[in-house]
Amino acid sequence: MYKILTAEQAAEFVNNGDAVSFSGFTAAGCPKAVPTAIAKRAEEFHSQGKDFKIGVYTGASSGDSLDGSLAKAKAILFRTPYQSTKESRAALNSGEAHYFDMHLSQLAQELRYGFMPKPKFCIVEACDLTENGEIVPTSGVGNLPTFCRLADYIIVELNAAHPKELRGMHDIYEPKDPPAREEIPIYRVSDKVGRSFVKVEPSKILGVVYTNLPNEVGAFTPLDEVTAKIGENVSKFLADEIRAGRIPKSFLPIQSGVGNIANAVLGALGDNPEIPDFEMYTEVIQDSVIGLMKSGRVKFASGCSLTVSNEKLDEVYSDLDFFKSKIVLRPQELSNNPEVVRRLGLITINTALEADIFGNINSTHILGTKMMNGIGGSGDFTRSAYISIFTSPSTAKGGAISAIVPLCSHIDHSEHSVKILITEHGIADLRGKSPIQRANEIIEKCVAPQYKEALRKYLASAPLAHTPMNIDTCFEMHKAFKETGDMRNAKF
Ligand code: 0RQ
Repeated sequence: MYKILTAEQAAEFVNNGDAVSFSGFTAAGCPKAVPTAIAKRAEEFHSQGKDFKIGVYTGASSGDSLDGSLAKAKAILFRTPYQSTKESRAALNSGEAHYFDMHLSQLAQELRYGFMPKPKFCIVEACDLTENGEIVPTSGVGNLPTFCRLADYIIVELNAAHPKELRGMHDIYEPKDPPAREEIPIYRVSDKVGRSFVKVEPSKILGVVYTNLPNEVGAFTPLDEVTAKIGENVSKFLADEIRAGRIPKSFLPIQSGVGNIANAVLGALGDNPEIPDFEMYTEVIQDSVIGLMKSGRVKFASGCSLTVSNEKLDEVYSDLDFFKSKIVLRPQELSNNPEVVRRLGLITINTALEADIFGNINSTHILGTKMMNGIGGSGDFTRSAYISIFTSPSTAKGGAISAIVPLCSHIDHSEHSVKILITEHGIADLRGKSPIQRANEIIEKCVAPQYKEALRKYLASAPLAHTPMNIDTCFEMHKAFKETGDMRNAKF
């Protein structure tokens, strides 16, 4: 009964200046054919000298067909809440697109509150669609329920690469808005509180585009010595905490961020016999979790997406009954919800680009100005964690950059929220320590040997105060990198 459309026909509904929302979270669950066709439409308009840019709402990052193709076509007017493709990064750092980098759990409610323009369209990737308007998402949910409810029109990409039998893996729930907000009744990681589909008014569906397209999740790079050592240090820290009685023997749910380090950390937790079998309450379920589920090390995972390579996704789909009993995919308003994070007592593990000696964290801005990806869910989790951990290699760019500096060039997570910092060199425990104690702990435990002396000298040069800071030299390492290409040339 729904109209069958080609991707090009679907794209023709979208016009210059429209706000368009897309399903999915990371490249998982994102539509592919329609955004690519919208990008083509933009290029045609541009070749005729006409304007064509759209506002883009997603769950988190997306794939090459979405952010990649729209950015390449110079078709992005504004973008929120997160991105990570080379093309979109270039667009927003050149001022061509406006980017609003925000906590991922908050986008749905802020759209409902009317803080940003309501999406006119929602483009959805689904594995099933019924005549009464039940949409079953694929491997990522993102903000789908809110996008569908707020959008005037919905276009569904029905992707045969995902089996209809995924129905039952999702938990779709939208909280009420204040002053009517109630508790979210998730008391255990595996509790389900909503429906297994998004219900929409069928008359809003403009049509269905049939596709058979694989996910665009990138492969992970193999472990190197540094990431393996960071993983080992995290698992050693957690094993020591259990032994000391600061983490219950039954353990607590784990949240783990994106990227290669996060993937390595999970592998290391799985390998450590002192870490009990564990559950995850996280946003992205990555490759390593699938193997750990099969071996019984991960008992259950709640997330917003299965951000796994296609090889791993095939493993999941070929044993769906097993994985449906172990995985639930929820909207990010739930997977990242601070109320639930605090209640369940999450151990959160995220990656820093840069940390300072006092424990502030920069997750987003290269040398203070260039946006890398965005804050993502790291703030949703860090601020409400039982124990918040940040990991980072101690150096970048072959040692020319120290990830630990006198003062972060941009701050996403403040010293008040960050409890533990871990590099390949060691573990800095910041709990219950004053700024000076934290600085000594971080310098001695986490900083690379070639930068230790410089940071000791900096700290000694700063006038004594609660938080000693030398305003003349606190960015000396950044300046040295800018001027000479190497922070080791900084003089204190
Ligand atoms: O650059 O690729 O040119 O070599 O930054 O660094 O070490 O590969 O780090 O891929 O693990 O990502 C923080 C970006 C880390 C990610 C960040 C350079 C370095 C390299 C990347 P090259 P790595 P990863 C939930 C959690 C925020 C969102 C978040 C992230 C590149 O983890 O986006 O936590 N986090 N979400 O050389 C200059 C420094 C640098 C530096 C590294 N100090 N200065 N350049 N680099 N340190 C998930 C979601 O929200 C979806």
